[in-house]
Amino acid sequence: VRTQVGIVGAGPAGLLLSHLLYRAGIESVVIEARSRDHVEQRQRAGVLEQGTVETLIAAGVGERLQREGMVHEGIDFRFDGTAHRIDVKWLSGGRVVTVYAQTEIVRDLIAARVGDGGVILFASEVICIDDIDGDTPVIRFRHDGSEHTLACEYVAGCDGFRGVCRDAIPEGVLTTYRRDYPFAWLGILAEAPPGSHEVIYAYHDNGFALQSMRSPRVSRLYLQCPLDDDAVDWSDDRIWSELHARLAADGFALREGPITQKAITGMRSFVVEPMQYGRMFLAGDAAHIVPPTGAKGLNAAVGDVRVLAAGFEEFYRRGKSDLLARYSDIALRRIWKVERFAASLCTMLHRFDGDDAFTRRMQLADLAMITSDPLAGMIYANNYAGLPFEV
Ligand code: RFL
Ligand code: PHB
Repeated sequence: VRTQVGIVGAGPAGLLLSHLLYRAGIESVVIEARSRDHVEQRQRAGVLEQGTVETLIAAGVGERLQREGMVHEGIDFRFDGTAHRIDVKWLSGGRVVTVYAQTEIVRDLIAARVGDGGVILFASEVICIDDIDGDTPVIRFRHDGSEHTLACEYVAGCDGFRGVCRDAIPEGVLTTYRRDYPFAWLGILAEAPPGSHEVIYAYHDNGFALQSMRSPRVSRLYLQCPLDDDAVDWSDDRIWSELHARLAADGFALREGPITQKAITGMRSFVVEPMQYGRMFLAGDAAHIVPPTGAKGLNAAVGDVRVLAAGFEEFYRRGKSDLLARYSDIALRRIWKVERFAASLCTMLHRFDGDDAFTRRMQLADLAMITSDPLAGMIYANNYAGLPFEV
């Protein structure tokens, strides 16, 4: 089997890339380790930047997103037991974010690819990629117990943080930048209406808490917890009691309901440079990770894919490889700003073991600046609603 662009991974990055290439008349095959069901069920991101929404609509996959997505014009920071709303729309010059689950985007993109006759090989685990610095890289994968190969002109490594594409790049080429945080998030889904329209970011002495949503009837909530905690140690009662304590504010009533999912996720900041080598391009979590505090991971993946798809289009339509050659430079300029935003929010909002009273006061002063000084608020709102795309 042969194709023009072999794509490893059917997460948002790989699926959107395949869809954009199809619209530009470029062939691709997506190879995904997990089943379609698994990929469509996996609970992850929820907050979409305005530019992500516009990208999906322009690509013809925004119909359900426009119908079901929940538009948010502000967010709510909680500290000192008080709610402080930031008017993101006003401070960012009219831009908003939309709450629409990553699982829904993945479903929409898979339906579009399948509807257009696209090839997504599910339950096919890529083992290695040969010859990425030759003319015809070969992707080796396992399906139903036997080994197969896909020869391609280019490979897009969209296989997430734990994928294999990054490791196919020869040693010594990549420089890694990383910071691991000494805590985790316990994330839950609950069949309960969110207690407030806004997404809530709460700073509390017991640790950070976040209230988001998946629909008017389903809440998505997170609690900072120790890195080595196990989700089974968190009974429903313990979860609700911590959420009540950390999210408390005048006039706010957290709504309880059956908890349908619990999972713990560690947090890190991570970037590799460059994001390309030979005929391999890395996009999304395969190249960079942000702590989830800024809600940026999926949005960052979309930013990469815009540049990469435009690069392939310029190459296959007009025979110019200029944009492809500059892919990593262009993508990284935006990524480092996104990394800065996510790391600074993470540091401002969490409780770190051994924090002294001075550090806690500094965090509170940062929060006071963002929520009361319009200039600080504008910088925050511009980042939250999404930085501009170069391509
Ligand atoms: P994905 O989604 O991880 O997809 C990679 C795909 O590659 C497959 N794969 C392989 N396939 C074949 N062979 C192999 N050897 C393979 N190895 C891996 C995997 O099965 C998978 O299907 O990466 P992608 O496409 O780059 O997308 C990135 C986003 O998923 C991620 O950044 C976000 O979910 C991060 N994130 C958030 N981002 C936001 O923009 N807004 C948010 O509100 C937000 N909240 C979150 C988040 C991530 C979270 N977790 C669980 C890490 C909240 C949480 C709790
Ligand atoms: C979510 O809705 O899952 C979500 C919202 C905001 C974040 C992270 C995750 O910062």
